[in-house]
Amino acid sequence: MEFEVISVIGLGYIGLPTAAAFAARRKKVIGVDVNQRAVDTINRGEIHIVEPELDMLVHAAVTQGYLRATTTPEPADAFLVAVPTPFMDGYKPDLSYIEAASRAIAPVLRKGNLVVLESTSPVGATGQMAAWMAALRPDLSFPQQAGENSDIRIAHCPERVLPGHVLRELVENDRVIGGMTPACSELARELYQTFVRGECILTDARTAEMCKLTENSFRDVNIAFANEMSVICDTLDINVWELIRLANRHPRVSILQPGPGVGGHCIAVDPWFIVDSAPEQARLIRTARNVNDDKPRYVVERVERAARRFREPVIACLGLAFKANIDDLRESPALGIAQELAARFAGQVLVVEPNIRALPAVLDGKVRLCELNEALGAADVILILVDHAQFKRVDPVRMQAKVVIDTRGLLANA
Ligand code: SAJ
Repeated sequence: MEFEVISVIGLGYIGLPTAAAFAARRKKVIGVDVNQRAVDTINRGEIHIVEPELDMLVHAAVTQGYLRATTTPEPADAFLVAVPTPFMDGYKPDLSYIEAASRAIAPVLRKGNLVVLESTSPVGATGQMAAWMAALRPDLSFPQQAGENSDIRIAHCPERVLPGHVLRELVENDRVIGGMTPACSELARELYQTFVRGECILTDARTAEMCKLTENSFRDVNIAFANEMSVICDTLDINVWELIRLANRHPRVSILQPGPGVGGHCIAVDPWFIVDSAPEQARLIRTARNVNDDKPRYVVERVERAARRFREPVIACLGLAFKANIDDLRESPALGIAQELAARFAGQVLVVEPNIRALPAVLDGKVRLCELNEALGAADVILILVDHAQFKRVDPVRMQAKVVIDTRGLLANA
């Protein structure tokens, strides 16, 4: 089948780059988002998120007429759903955005359409999406009813791109494609091969759902191991960065890096979907989450202990983003730590974050956003929270007379 018109539902960190990638291959793309401001921004050829090179790609796609954004779905050959899947209280997955997207596209579905769920989802979500659409369109048949003869094809194809490298990884990464039937998988593979140069590997929808959750849980568990080692090493007065470097000389050992905690909207979320599906069995995965979630508290305590020797300590927090060289503060442990320190050391906390121009609301009026040089000069305690490139270039001599708490091993790994 020839896909001429592709609709992407949800124009965020995944949907917008994906829409732009299809448009770059001269496909007509209709982007749909509930956020009118995002839609207007995109239709002006601009972007509302930060991702290297995306602005140029979207600008070209819009001005050449391949990409258009709207708030209401229109008929298309294929629909890609890339909406958020956060969790609710008790770490229960919240599928309300998928449900809303399903209800929004159901009225415009036509026989022969393909619908792909890209959002990271708990096992069973793709089938649930199909059920929501089927309930609204009794005139069409879906894979759960008609198998290989269905009018509508449904698949799950989780995104796997790394923020900051999205455009390259979208094209180069292998894709796992899980259809509700083999024909659904085949059709989805055809769609992705429009721009994916990596391999497209076919499986069923439930395995594809679990695959994505497993990838991020693997990383979370391994980061938890590194974080636990760092706490143990503090107790035993061993340099954890040197230790990990040495251990990683073993040909079958590859320990990740400790940090102030795990942030972002994926790795700190997805493992909970596995825990929710199999609470009795997912013991290690749950513990890893707790270990990583506890790390910010541990960092704050270390700062408090270090600050005791000063009467009115000035504390400089280097970095607020959830990882290096991005501006994304969502679910950032650094942000949480800065907030906690601001509450405990009112008026004494400086923050350096080269990738933002204004403080987020939670810190506004509570800390001062300042230049790196000023903070290094004024601080008694320097707390390194993110290993941004700008921080790596600091001459270590400038920190010599200060108390430095380096949660990222910036100095030790220099
Ligand atoms: N972190 C550490 N130590 C490490 C590596 C990471 O503390 O050794 C921290 C980071 O500082 C950050 C958090 O973990 O706070 C997550 O960062 P990340 O770079 O590991 O991952 P994300 O959240 O930016 O993107 C992940 C990726 N998943 C994997 O690498 C398995 C990406 O490929 C996924 O597409 C993305 O989640 C997603 O959307 O699910």
